[in-house]
Amino acid sequence: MMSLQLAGQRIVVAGLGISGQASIRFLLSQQAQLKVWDTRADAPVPDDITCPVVRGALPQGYWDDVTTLVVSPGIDLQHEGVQQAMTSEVEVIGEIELFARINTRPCLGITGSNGKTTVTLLLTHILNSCGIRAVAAGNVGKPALSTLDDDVDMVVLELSSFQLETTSSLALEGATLLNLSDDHLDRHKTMAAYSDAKQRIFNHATQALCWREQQLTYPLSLSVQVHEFGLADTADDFGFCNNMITWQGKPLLDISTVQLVGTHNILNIQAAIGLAMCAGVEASAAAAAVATFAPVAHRCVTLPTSDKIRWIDDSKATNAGATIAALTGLGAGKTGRLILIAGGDGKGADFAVLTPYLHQYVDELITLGKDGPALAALKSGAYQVANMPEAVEQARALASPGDIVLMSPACASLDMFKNYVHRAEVFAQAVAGGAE
Ligand code: UMA
Ligand code: ADP
Repeated sequence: MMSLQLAGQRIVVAGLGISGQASIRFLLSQQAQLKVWDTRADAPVPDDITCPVVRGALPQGYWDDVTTLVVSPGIDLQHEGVQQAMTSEVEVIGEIELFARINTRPCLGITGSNGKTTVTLLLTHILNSCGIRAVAAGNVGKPALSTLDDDVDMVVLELSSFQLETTSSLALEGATLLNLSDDHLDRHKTMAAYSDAKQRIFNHATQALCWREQQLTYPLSLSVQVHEFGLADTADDFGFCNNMITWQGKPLLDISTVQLVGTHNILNIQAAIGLAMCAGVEASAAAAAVATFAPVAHRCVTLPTSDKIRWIDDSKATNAGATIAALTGLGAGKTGRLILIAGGDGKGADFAVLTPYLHQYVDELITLGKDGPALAALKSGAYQVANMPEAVEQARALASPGDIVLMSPACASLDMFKNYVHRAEVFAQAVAGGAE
């Protein structure tokens, strides 16, 4: 661990969630002079957090003498209290930046609108299979600071735009911005601002993995060595030909041997192999490890049922880009009908991008949630329902053996559920015939 002069520093941690608690515990261990603030009046305070905690509105002069604010990713930087800190010349950073200033182990980083968790877990699996002890952290769930005591050779960081926004000195051996589509516009307001936040992943990266079909995934800085991935049949870097992922024109991996399905996962696999190569793994060894990676739950996973209808849980499709990937992957080869259940909180996105896919691949559309009506407006004859069990009932009434029922909401779940996992559980229970 690098030594940072934190003892006696006057620091505020904002947010008492997973990442805030990791920051608090770390800073207390470093004898920082800590205060904690959560904007929610009813936020629970864990017993071991003994420093002063303010919940709700801030008292006058709160930022006087404070040098640094460690703000949680769920708190909008436009929040009045955060803006007050900035005006008071308090340095505003996040938990990932704190980690970056302390950490001495090599790191790899993954961002993008979709595929982050899949690539993060696949890459971690590849590294561990190839003898590099690695841990996955960041947006995937384990705070980066919680890895400081882990006995590992590398840290694989999943990074959200909210985390990158407050990160400036993270050095990465390899970084990828997988893809960029409308998401989190309720916070970032414009695609340009969202893209700028994502670009920060390349600030101190040595090598980058970029998607040939989207210029926005390339680093603006010329000092980063670029490698490309994509579905083209090419001799440059990663390509795709005759069901094989290729590397520099040579066959590397037969995708019929892997458990991940869908075109988007070919890109995810290429990016993960490329990042493993940034860590020094041979391309062939990395490719060989992909076969033993099991798909991640709630991402286009078929539920076990006996009714000959293929019920698919894609609850993690929280933006239109993810739903388009699912529709393209499943729709192209379908033999029966495809019934889509979608809707929830669209986070300010424009759903019009879905229209051609709804027409090409979707036979019946069932919508629910806050932005259900906006989705229903895109396809005539759409069914609007009040909740997930009703959506499943409607789908059951419409489906015949051989059909697909895809729950891929294109929306966040928080208007109706605790989170996307809860949404998936309610879906699975309803499919199994259970009560909510
Ligand atoms: N809070 C406020 N004011 C607000 C919002 C939140 O005070 O306006 C407080 C809440 O009362 C709560 C705390 O902040 O006490 C929660 O903090 P948080 O929302 O930043 O969440 P954490 O529990 O710290 O989890 C965060 C990430 N959460 C978000 O980015 C919203 C987790 O990603 C991440 O796994 C974790 O750090 C560890 O790195 C979750 C996520 O939903 C999975 N990410 C988004 C996504 O994937 O789309 C970006
Ligand atoms: P993230 O962590 O970025 O949300 P996940 O791996 O959890 O990504 O996948 C989220 C959703 O996006 C799932 O519905 C999944 O099927 C879809 N998805 C995964 N990879 C891609 C990709 N490369 N392009 C588009 N959609 C993708």
